[in-house]
Amino acid sequence: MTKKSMSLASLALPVVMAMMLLAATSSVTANAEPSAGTAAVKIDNFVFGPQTLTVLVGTTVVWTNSDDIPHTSVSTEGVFKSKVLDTDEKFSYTFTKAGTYPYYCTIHPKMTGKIVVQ
Ligand SMILES: [Cu+2]
Repeated sequence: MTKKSMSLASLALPVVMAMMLLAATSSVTANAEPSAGTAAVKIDNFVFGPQTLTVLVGTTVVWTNSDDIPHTSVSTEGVFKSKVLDTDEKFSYTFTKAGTYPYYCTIHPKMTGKIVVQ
């Protein structure tokens, strides 16, 4: 590494860190409105995890496909329906009513899960 590129790198790092800090601060401000928050379901190895997820009314559940093949998350009762999720794609749905919401993967119908909203 030359002397010049080293000094450029040492200048760039604090700038990048400052930008990341700024981005983090502004996203906190944007999410300031009250909510029951978010909960995560991870799809991996043909399994929804956790299989049964219990959340409060108003919670947004985010499904993330961490598998290397496509999956869907579709409510058995037609309440919500994701598109086909490729690897690392997400689907989210906000539950506004208490109840039990079974769902499955339409590509692999033996993959099932349940959201319990209290
Ligand atoms: Cu699937």
